[in-house]
Amino acid sequence: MTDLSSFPITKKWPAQHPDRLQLYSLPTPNGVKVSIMLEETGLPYEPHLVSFETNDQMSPEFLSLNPNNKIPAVLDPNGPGGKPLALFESGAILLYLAEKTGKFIPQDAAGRYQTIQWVMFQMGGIGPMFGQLGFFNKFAGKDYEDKRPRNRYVNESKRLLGVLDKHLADRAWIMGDSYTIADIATFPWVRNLIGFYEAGELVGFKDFKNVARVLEAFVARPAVTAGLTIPKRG
Ligand SMILES: N[C@@H](CCC(=O)N[C@@H](CS)C(=O)NCC(=O)O)C(=O)O
Repeated sequence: MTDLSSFPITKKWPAQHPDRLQLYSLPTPNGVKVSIMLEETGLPYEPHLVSFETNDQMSPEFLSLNPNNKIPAVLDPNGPGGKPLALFESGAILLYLAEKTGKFIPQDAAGRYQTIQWVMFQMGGIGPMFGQLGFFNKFAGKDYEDKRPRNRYVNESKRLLGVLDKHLADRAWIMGDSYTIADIATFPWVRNLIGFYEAGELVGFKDFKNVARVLEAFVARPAVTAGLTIPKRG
């Protein structure tokens, strides 16, 4: 029987199935990347809700696994060398799971690096820029009188959507015919931008027809539908 009791995070979120990968998350655009990937791979896992309403991400137990106080984070009892592995940062977790299962990442070196390149494009560009746009369009920043910060993120988000749209013009998925972790990283953020952040009109989303087409294919996948609501909100 696997013993995860030396990990303080299991004191707040006890593992009912310590032999399964433990997911600490909330269904946000970064959180669902990992739940979607886990649903896609079929790896057995146990989800735990990290509630922002009760500031769970700031608890000492959560910080013991991710000192950066952000979801998602995982604890895999069966990591490299058969030892437990704790990981945070959604991009690193996606890569780890792709390599662990041999799924959703090309096996050839060039394809692998190009997939990583698009994951980095999401992690360094789409995520932070769309996130700031959400802040200035929907949350506290919307009341700021000075609209220059908002406009900066609108313009940068449009530019990034343009790059993605052009790339997708003759491709079914970011890496062509293969659905990969680059899609799993990217499309939850596109969905969130035009959904929860209500910024579709602001960024002129109707002009990005290729992005819209791939988003539609993405959300039609059963694993995506399932992953979007995991962990269940309390
Ligand atoms: N680069 C990180 C970003 C994670 C992130 O920003 N998570 C947000 C939710 S989408 C969060 O946990 N926010 C809580 C907080 O900032 O206290 C990743 O991709 O994992």
